[in-house]
Amino acid sequence: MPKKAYVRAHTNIALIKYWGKRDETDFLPMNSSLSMTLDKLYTDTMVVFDEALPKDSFYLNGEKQGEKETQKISNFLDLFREEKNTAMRARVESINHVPTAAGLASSASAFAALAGAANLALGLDLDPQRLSTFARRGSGSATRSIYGGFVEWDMGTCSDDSFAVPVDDAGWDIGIVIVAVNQKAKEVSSRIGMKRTVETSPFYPAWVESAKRDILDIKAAIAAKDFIRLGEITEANGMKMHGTMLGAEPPFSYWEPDSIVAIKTAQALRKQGIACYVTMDAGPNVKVLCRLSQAETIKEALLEHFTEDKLIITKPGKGIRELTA
Ligand code: 2P0
Repeated sequence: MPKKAYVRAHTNIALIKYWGKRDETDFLPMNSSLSMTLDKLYTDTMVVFDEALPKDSFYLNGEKQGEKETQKISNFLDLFREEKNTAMRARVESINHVPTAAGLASSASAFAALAGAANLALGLDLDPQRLSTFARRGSGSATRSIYGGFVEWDMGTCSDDSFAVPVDDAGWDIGIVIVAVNQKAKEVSSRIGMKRTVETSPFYPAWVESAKRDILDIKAAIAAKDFIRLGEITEANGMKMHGTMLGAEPPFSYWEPDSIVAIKTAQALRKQGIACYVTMDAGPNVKVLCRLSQAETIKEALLEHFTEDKLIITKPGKGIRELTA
């Protein structure tokens, strides 16, 4: 009998960034990170394990993927096959729900959805915490996408205790305006970029020290529902991460001229009394953390520089869940 499951996982934006691995095989991070799961951006994944299948296959947005992409999925599914002690191959079908033209497809939602679907299909019954350790080995940021709201990925001491912990459901007045700056292929992947930074940037040890402080401070701000403090810590932490890259050899940066335009727009809004704070990941897109009730005002200001299709407002999202096919 084929074993099938269908699961949705949302992507997440790190407010305290994961940047650097201490173990590249097990995806163990150098520092703990903290994110907000996003409602608007998610991946739906169907997995069917079947004795009759000769090999794994992977379809993304309806298109059969090539050997390299399929191999990544196979390696990830091996973790679940090992746990279940089965050799059954699988057919994986994923749809990325990302607003068109945004170029925001994410390995976080992809591996969290696949982890959730493989767990259910094989009847492994992994609890969310343990499941997050499996998701982690697909992509670090996927660790956090198991849960909704604000989520901490505790760096842990080993593979078994480097997992995600829900911090708060973010059910307050919080949103993000995503400024999708461009969709060009990255010159430096996040995986290569973080490795180069760890190995060569003299700023890196300072980043690790400072991230330790930031995670404590942001959790205190969340507990106090102090939006301003949350935003200040988020913006500063993201800037520090990008600073480490300028110190790498050879140096690199994900920023584009339009990234600066978005940042300056947010800073100008702040001068007018609208609390909003920026963060950026391994790409030129800018995410503006704001009060959801002020997101439309912020979008209006950004519309002076960006077209409507490049601006996405989202509220906090939920954790992974099963879908009915
Ligand atoms: C994050 N990023 O915390 C950080 C901030 C980018 C900047 O996680 O190598 O795709 O698969 O573990 O998770 C992007 O890196 O890297 C990332 P791998 P991942 O969201």
